[in-house]
Amino acid sequence: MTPIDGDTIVARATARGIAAIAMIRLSGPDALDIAQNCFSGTDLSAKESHTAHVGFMQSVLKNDLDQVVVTIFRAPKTVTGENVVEITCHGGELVSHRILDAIIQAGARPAEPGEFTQRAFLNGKMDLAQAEAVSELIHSGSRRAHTISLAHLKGSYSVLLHDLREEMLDMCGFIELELDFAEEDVEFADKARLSDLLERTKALLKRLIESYRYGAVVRDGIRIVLAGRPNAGKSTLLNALVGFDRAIVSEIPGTTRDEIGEEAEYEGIRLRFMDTAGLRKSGDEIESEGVRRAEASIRKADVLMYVYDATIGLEEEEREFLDDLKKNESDLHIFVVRNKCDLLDGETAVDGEHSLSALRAMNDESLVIPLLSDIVKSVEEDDSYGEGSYVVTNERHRYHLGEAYEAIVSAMNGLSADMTGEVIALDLRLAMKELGAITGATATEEILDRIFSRFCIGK
Ligand SMILES: Nc1nc2c(ncn2[C@@H]2O[C@H](COP(=O)(O)OP(=O)(O)OP(=O)(O)O)[C@@H](O)[C@H]2O)c(=O)[nH]1
Ligand SMILES: [Mg+2]
Repeated sequence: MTPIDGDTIVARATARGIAAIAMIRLSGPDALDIAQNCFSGTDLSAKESHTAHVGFMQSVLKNDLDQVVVTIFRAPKTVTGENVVEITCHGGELVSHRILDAIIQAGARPAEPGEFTQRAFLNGKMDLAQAEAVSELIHSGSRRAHTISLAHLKGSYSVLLHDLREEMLDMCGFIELELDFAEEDVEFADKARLSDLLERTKALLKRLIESYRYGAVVRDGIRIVLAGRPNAGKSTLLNALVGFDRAIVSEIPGTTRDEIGEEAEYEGIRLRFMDTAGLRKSGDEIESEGVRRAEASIRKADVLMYVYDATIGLEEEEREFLDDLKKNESDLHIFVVRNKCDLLDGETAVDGEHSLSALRAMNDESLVIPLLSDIVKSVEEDDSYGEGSYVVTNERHRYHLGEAYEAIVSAMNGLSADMTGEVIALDLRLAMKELGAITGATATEEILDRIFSRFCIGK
């Protein structure tokens, strides 16, 4: 594991740009001394941990730069486990830049991306899954993504994996102990107990792996493509769904050509709509390109909203198109929207389709709620992924869970084939290694560097 350099790092923790205040953070053994060198206020070395002090920050030439609040945190009870100093100055580019400069001249090194979090991890302040949750939390783009990353940050998922590893470790010790006594003809370790552990572990891993599908939806949102014949009302529906006039609507078929993306949030999930060119064969080169793009988008989508004009009906060719998609794109959820129902004589409905009027929905968003809630339900699949349950949102975690699952299955096969304890213990150790890679217990230096380098500077 990377040994902590003895150096002290510094970075601006707040975003660039004009704001009321900015915060610059130092971490490392010399954080207090370095801050003191640039600080004209009180003698920080005489002050207790977790105290704040007002004074002026100064350049190397002892010119005042800004009036600031310096908060000191002494190791080890700090966010990184090292001495930490937070300098809160006035916002704006220049002030924070010049203070940062002064601190660097006084001996601190500019932090690498994610280096504060990396130090917190190396000093045992959080495990790897929690460190990754910090990044997830910062980037969360919807209410549910926020809830889940917060749960990961609190560490419940880490505790779950940690407890599982501990139990497997116990079991390994037990089996391997039996191995040592093999010659003395001691019975093979409690088979029932081992079998129970393997069954439970397998079920848990399966559940976690399956949650990733939903996790990815929570993280990235649902990609919803609106497609259909020209003039079906796709752009009108898009505008109704996002609540403003995003796309141009006209009675001329072939209005939309370039794809138009817009986002909305429903029940805490990010919905990423894509309005497309109406599907038809066209002699117009630009329109044909639009149609080609629409078809490509459908293949990348989670959900297809296929819109048709109820006064015209769904044509045979369209039915075939949808049947083909159902056959070939098994992951795609298809919703057929029967639009312009306001033009029909009397309300009618068609089973398995959503009958509505996009035109009316422009002024009454409640009309699209049943459609939205069906879409969200279709990707959730399992309502049990509520608050407090474990949802895997990280691709790296999903990979290691998959490898651990394979190892457990192999151990189960070994057990039923009466393999020696040695062979089964090998599989168990492999599964443990994979689970450890998630929390960081067995992650290599290279992996750690790769993960932390994706963080932003100052985090
Ligand atoms: N009466 C009625 N008219 C609608 C409805 N939805 C759309 N329209 C009208 O139908 C016409 C076409 O609507 P658009 O939303 O531009 O259709 P589109 O599917 O995006 O068409 P293209 O971009 O050409 O593929 C416009 O004149 C809309 O006002 C509806 O629910 N009821
Ligand atoms: Mg359109």
